[in-house]
Amino acid sequence: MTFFPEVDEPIPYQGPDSRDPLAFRYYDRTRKVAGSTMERHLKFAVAYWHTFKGGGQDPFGPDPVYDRPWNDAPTPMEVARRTLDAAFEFFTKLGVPYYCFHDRDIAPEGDSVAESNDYLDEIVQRAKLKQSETGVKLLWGTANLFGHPRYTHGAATNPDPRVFAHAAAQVRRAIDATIELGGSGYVFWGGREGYTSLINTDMGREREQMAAFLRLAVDYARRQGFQGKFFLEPKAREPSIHQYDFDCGHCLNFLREFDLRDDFMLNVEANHATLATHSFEHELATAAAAGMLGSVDINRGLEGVGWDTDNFAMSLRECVLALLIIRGQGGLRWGGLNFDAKVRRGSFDTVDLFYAHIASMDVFAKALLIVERVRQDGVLGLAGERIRERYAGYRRGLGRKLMAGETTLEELEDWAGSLGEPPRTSGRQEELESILNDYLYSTRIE
Ligand code: XLS
Ligand code: NI
Ligand code: NI
Repeated sequence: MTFFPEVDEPIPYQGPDSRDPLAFRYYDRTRKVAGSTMERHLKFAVAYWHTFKGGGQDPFGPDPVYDRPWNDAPTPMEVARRTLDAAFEFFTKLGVPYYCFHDRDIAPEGDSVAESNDYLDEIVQRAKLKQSETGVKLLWGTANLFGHPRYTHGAATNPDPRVFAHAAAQVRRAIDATIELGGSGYVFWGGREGYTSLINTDMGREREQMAAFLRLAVDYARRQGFQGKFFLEPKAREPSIHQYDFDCGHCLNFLREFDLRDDFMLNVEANHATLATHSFEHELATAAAAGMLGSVDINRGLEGVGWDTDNFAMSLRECVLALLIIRGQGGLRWGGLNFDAKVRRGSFDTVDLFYAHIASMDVFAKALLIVERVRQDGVLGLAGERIRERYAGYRRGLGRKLMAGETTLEELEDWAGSLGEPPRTSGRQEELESILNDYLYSTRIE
């Protein structure tokens, strides 16, 4: 049985002049860029939840509108089995190396903890078989600790420890599934780990509960031999009004405060940066500067909209700025680029899933080629000469001494006095914007 009859073979690479929406113009899986393949640089992962479980619902239209033939089955488990078949058909036809899931995306919740575990086990074994047949791998796994009504007041941060225990049960099995399927990461996105009002909330205690939860998960996973990384995924709001994982800065502080930095890195999502009124590159740079950029959710938000719209990334400029940072830190060893994006409500055909992923993969592939050119030319970006020159004073003389902690305020005062007023130097922002535009719009990339 085929779920995607509109695509009968893997999407081909046809080069920049192709106008076929079911072909790649830039993404050429095996093409070498700086000694590694495009596939290895970009490490694309399809998000199971949006792509196979999403129905296009919104608060004013709670019924699904997408045509998804794999949902036509008599029982929730039969739906799960068909969805898995559809998913692997999609992965292989699209030609992506990875996927990501929540426990409840791949298998339904049962009437008891034991039944839920049985459902998950069966689907994990099926997925394992499919992975070995196709070569598609799990990038990271996670548990859905926000959808079920019991999590209304939070999972780990719930005032009731019985809910904490249910969340722990889920995480245990989701970690097992991740290990069984060879994932190199495990994500915590705290959808309901936050609060609505301080009138009924002990914020200090809730943060400690969350730290205790993460510590338990790490201890369990390491006892099972998990050697991957945990990722905290910051998000400012939605569904909680105030989320404890507001942005990268908050998360880094949390990990430091509770001594979790050795086991965790961050999973930075473009749309979540927007919700924190940051730019995507700001969040990436914050994580990277701390050596904590582990994985990326590459969707796109809309400025001025207060919720996650999870559009597919289509902006070349955003992708170039993102990849400059990712390439600058030598890539994503533990993570990859997970779409975490959904087609619009009006794009309800199954073929729209191909159009969306292909277009987004192509813009990242083109961005990768541009970034390679930029890096070779050595002008822009952190490793570029313009930024290097700007801070050159800190690599010699008193500048170097002060960074090494070998000076005092008194010595610096003497220095300032003897130097007189330093000459002002333009930041040349507009000139650099223009250079960036040349790379984006004028440089021929093939
Ligand atoms: C929701 C989050 C979610 C995480 C995984 O906004 O982005 O999809 O990536 O739980
Ligand atoms: Ni996400
Ligand atoms: Ni999101």
